[in-house]
Amino acid sequence: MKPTSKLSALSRREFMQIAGAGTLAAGAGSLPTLTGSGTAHAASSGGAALKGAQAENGSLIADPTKIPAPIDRTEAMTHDIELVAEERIAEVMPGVRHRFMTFNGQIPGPMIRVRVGDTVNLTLRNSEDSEDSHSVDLHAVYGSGGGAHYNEVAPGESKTFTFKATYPGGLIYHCGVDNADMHISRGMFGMILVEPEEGLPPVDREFYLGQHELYTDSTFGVPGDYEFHDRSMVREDPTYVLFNGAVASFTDMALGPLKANVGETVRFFIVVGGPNLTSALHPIGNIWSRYWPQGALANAPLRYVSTVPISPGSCLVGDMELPVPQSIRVLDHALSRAVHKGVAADLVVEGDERPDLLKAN
Ligand SMILES: [Cu+2]
Repeated sequence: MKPTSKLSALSRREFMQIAGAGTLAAGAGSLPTLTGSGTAHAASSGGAALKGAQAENGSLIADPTKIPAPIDRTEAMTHDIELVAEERIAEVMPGVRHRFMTFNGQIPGPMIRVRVGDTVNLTLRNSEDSEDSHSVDLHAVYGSGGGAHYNEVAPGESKTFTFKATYPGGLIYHCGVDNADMHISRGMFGMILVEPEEGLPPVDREFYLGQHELYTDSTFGVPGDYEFHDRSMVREDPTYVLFNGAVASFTDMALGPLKANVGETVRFFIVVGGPNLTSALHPIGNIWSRYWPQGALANAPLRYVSTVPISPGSCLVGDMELPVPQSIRVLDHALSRAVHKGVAADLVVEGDERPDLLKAN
């Protein structure tokens, strides 16, 4: 199929053709090609399209490759970081709109990357046109509310607080107001990576994703503008389960797949905002060759684990080796969430075949 450069470029009819599911609009359809399709993806320009997606179409889908570089310094430093609470209307899938809540107009919020011993001056500013107050609770902070008690801001307000990162980890940050479950569902979460003093083992590429579930007053795929639905949230019965705020966000149905090459090792930073569902994260056709449960980087990683739990409010730091060309679909192996509710991302690995490892007979 023709590569698609941005989510909003797809008309609903085109989406339906790609999905091959005429019943999708009735909420009874499903997302196709659970295992992905290497040949179909091979010509996609998704990687390039991702870079300009936010600026071009106002999408909230964070670019998984737009993250701070690994830290190679040996001295502590001070960071001045600003997060801006922005409430914005965007598409969950073509024709389906919702008023999301974000940090910096993206889902997940920007990845913050510091080192043990660093000091962070964090400013939270709430946009003038926000309807709600917001705050930020960082699991990297010792103190009341993970900092949220120091930074709750009404629309138009701004507050700064300072904390020192004293322990390593891939850790969530999220809005910490009283109804934070609703704010997180609508997009207010991200990851702070506190690297250990010695750093992390080097890899060839890094990707950053955020899983969350969205509760609306409609059923999957029905076009329209939808309000948040508290009762569905309390029942833990989401309409959508998403990477980065959109259905099938990094597949040919939306922004196209992520890219890597045979022989590389790639690292995924995946934050699960939830607010309620524990992800069973699996890369189809590959394995987490090295991963740190709960993003707990002070501990030795586990090796060769296929499906890993990521509780809401926690993160995965996991590496994959890429010995063969393939299309890897990264998804929640609670499969109905992927097949019927939208959580899917593809990683296309290009390079020479390895018949010593895999061949058709
Ligand atoms: Cu909030």
